[in-house]
Amino acid sequence: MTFSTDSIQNRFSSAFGYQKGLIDEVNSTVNVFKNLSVDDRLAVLWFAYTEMGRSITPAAPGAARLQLAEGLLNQIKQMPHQDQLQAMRDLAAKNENQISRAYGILSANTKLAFWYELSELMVKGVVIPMPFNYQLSRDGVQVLEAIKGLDFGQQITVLRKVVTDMGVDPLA
Ligand code: 45D
Repeated sequence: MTFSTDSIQNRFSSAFGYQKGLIDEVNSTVNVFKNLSVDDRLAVLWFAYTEMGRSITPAAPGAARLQLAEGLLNQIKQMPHQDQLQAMRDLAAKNENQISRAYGILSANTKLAFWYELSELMVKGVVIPMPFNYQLSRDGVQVLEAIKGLDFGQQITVLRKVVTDMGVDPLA
């Protein structure tokens, strides 16, 4: 058997090409997400949750992690449904208010755990539910399909990027 530097190089570069393809896929998905309307961003998160729900649960947003977001979650739980919706829209739109600032200091994983908990609260009827007839835009459908096509690790990377870009960092 002969090994030429050529074939080794090829193997390296195609492995690299594969890796690079995945990174491109993650970044372009995140970019399309950021250009969605505020409502579509919330809707895509919701549909991602309903698609991923079963795979997220075992990796489960630890109770410990949620303690850091507990004050925020309690505050939202006590609001009327329309105010809950406004609070989530403000987070997605990065509007400045007390809730977005409190959110802004959470770590990336705690932000994920926070959204996960909100979706669980939506299922329980504590937080305003998705309208059953919500029409996602074409870009929204595209982002959702792209997320579905990623493996779990990449899905989490996309979601982390998306939720860290919400709220307001009070120290920035
Ligand atoms: O009326 O800690 C609209 C791991 C229209 C492990 C609406 C992890 C108008 C470490 C705006 C649509 C990394 C695995 C209404 C954690 C209208 C760790 C409402 C990962 C009512 C945490 C829309 C965790 C609404 C992961 C209210 C992967 C939409 C967590 C709300 C993933 C949508 C969490 C919400 C996900 C979506 C949460 C709340 C995907 C939440 C999604």
